Amino acid sequence: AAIQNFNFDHILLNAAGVMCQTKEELDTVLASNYTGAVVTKSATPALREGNPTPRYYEMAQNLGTINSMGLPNAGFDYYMDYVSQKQTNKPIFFSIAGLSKQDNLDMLRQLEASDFEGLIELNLSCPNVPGKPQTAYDFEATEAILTEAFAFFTKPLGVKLPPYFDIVHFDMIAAVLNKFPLAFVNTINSIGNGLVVDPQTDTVVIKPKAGFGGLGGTIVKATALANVRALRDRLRDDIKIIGTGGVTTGRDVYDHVLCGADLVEVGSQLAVEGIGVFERLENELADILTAKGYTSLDQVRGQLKTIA
Ligand code: RRO
Repeated sequence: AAIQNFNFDHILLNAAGVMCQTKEELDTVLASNYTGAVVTKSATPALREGNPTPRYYEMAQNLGTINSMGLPNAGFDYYMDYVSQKQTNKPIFFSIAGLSKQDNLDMLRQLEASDFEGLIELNLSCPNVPGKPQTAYDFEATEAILTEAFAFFTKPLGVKLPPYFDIVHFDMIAAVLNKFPLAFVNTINSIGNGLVVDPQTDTVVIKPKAGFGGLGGTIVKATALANVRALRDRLRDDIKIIGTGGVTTGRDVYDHVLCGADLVEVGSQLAVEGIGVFERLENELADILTAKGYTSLDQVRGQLKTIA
C-alpha cells in the first residue's frame, strides 16, 4: 500500500494511543517484522499525566475495551526528539491532539519547520478530555482548523476521525474533507462515551468522567467498517483511508480492506495481546487470501459486494 510517496511493506500498524507513548514502546512497534509503520501517541504541546486511574478496562470475552486515558503523553518535544534521531525505513505517523485550535496550529508550524519527513495525523476525535468536545463532530470547527492549517502546511497531513452514525453526517464530513489536500483520513477513533458496568459490584469500571469512556475492540467493528466504507464512497481517490476499529482477527483486516482501507490499525487487540498480534493477524490474512485464490490485497480493496 502507499500514501503519496510513502510505501508500506505491511498493511498493519498500531493505532495511536496503544504501545506508542514511550520511545521504548515505539521501538517495539518499529522493530516488528509485521508492521508497516508506527504512529506516535497523540501529543500536546506540554507533557500530560492524563486522567486518574483506573482509566482503561478490558471487557470479558474479548468484547472490547473502554478507556478514558485523558491524553497522557510525554509532550510534543519528546516525540519530535524521537522521530528526529530515529533511523528507520518505515514511515512514521506523528500524531498531534492539541486541546485548542491554537495548540494544533502551533504544533503544525513546528512540524512544518522541522526536518521531520514522515506523515502527520491530526487527531480531531479524542473523546476523553473533560470539557473538550470531539472537534470533528463540529463540521464548522473542522473546516476552520483545516483552512488555517493548509494555509501554511505542506507536509503529508491526515485527520483521525470519530465514528459517525448518520448518513447525513457522512455526507457532511466528506464534503468538508474533500476541500483540502489531505493525504489520508483515519477512521475510527473509539466510540466516545460508552459506559461499562461491573456486575459483581454494580460500579462503573473506570474512574474518570463517572465511568464514561471511549469504546474499542470487537464491539466497534461494524461501526468502523461502516465509516471506512462510507468515507471511501465519498472522498476523493487521492485521499487514502486508514481503517481502525474492531480488528482482532485476519478476517477483520480483510473486511476493512474490502470496505476500502489502504492500511489497517490495531488498537484494543494490541493492548490485549501485545506485539505478537501483528504476526498472527498477517498470517491469518495470508491464509484467507490463499484460500480465495488472491495474490494481492489490491484484488480485494474496495470490492465489497452489495445485494442487488
Ligand atoms: O488519551 C485518550 O484518552 C484517548 C485519545 Br487522545 C483518543 O484519541 N482516543 C481515545 O480513545 N483515548
